[in-house]
Amino acid sequence: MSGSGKPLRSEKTPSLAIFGAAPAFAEKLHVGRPTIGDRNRFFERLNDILDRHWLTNRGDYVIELERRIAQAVGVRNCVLVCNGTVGLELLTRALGLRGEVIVPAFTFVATAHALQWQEITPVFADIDRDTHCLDPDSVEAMITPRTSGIIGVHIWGRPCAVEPLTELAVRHNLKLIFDAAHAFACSHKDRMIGSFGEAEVFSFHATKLLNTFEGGAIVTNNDGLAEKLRLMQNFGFAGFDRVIYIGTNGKMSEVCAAMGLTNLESLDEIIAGNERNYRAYRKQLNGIPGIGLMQYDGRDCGNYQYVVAVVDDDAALSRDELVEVLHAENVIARRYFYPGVHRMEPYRSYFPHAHLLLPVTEEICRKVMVLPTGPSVSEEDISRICPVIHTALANAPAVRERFARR
Ligand code: T4K
Repeated sequence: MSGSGKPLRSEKTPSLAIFGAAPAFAEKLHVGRPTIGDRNRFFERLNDILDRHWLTNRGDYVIELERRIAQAVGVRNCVLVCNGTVGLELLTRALGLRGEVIVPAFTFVATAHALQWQEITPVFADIDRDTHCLDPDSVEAMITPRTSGIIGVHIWGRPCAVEPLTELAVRHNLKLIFDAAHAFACSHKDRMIGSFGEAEVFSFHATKLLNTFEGGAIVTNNDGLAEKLRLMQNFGFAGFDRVIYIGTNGKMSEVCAAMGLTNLESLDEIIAGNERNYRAYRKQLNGIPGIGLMQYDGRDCGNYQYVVAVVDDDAALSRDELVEVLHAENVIARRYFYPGVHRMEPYRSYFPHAHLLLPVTEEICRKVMVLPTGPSVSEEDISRICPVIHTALANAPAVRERFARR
């Protein structure tokens, strides 16, 4: 295989693992390999935690990380939580959402589960073909007298249509919040994601731009809401022996906060590396008929955490065929968020006809392929991944025939 990104058309048997060649990578290359910041700094913090015997329940590291995140986002309050899903559950409950809440089906299943877990019905609206985020016209069409809120998802770190959604929410008296699991350190028209709507929720899962092993944060300028969330995430305790509200255990531990603080110190470097990788993919996949990389709006600032390729119907191979070729090479490209939340249980059974109202979601679910990036993927790796794609496409009939013979 050539390292120059050029297809190898002349070979009789294309040099691909599906035809028996050695895989391009000896080890699996994943989407979502965690970022590990400065180990020594982490171990120093870990030792400090152990020396002080203070492991959880809003210790110094949690307080410090909350302060740093609120400052970075430019909001008054950050409430750290044990993961993004619990963050969404707490927030929707604290806001009193009930009945129906409008969400995209093109998202990680947690966005809908956080609602259904509380017996709030997620109503799926369609997305925009370019941004993959909620389409405000589709949202408006889904509003009923039972609707209490909208959850926009800044998918891939690309901002939702924030202004039209805000206008809709005001006009229909609905609560608007954002699932910003992918969007830490992203901005929209010079304003950081995290500062829109009633509140926004980040995920700091191991696979995210900023990881705390597991974790998340709810950020808001509403002080009363933040106060309520703090009570709810700690069983409703307002002091020793004093429970004043129903609550759960949604706390982040000190070791997680120490990991977050450590990774935060490397954040600029990580984003710069992600952007380098994104540009390398763009350069090497440029001009392939039917394949396009997700573009960023110049007025927004992304974190380039996901390299998202859209494989159109006129490409020589389908998205699924390409993913299979790549997996054989140990390049574990992902079909996020296939098949769409509306086609997963329990939603598939609850709303068997939902897909009829979600044509763009259906199309994007069929076409998106997410490629490995992050600090454990080098530009040299990308120079070996892209030729696989070129070679497979240049030999599409042989690839198809190979799959058909299985
Ligand atoms: N909203 C949205 C829009 C989200 O995307 C998510 C989470 C949430 C809400 C909920 O937030 P959290 O409650 O998770 O904080 C992954 C993540 O598990 C999930 O957090 C994330 N979205 C989603 C987009 O991706 P999976 O099932 O695809 O893959 P997973 O976790 O097995 O990891 C992917 C790959 O990363 C693995 O194949 C190998 C690699 N990996 C993973 C882990 C955990 C590692 O190399 N090391 C690791 O420690 O969901």
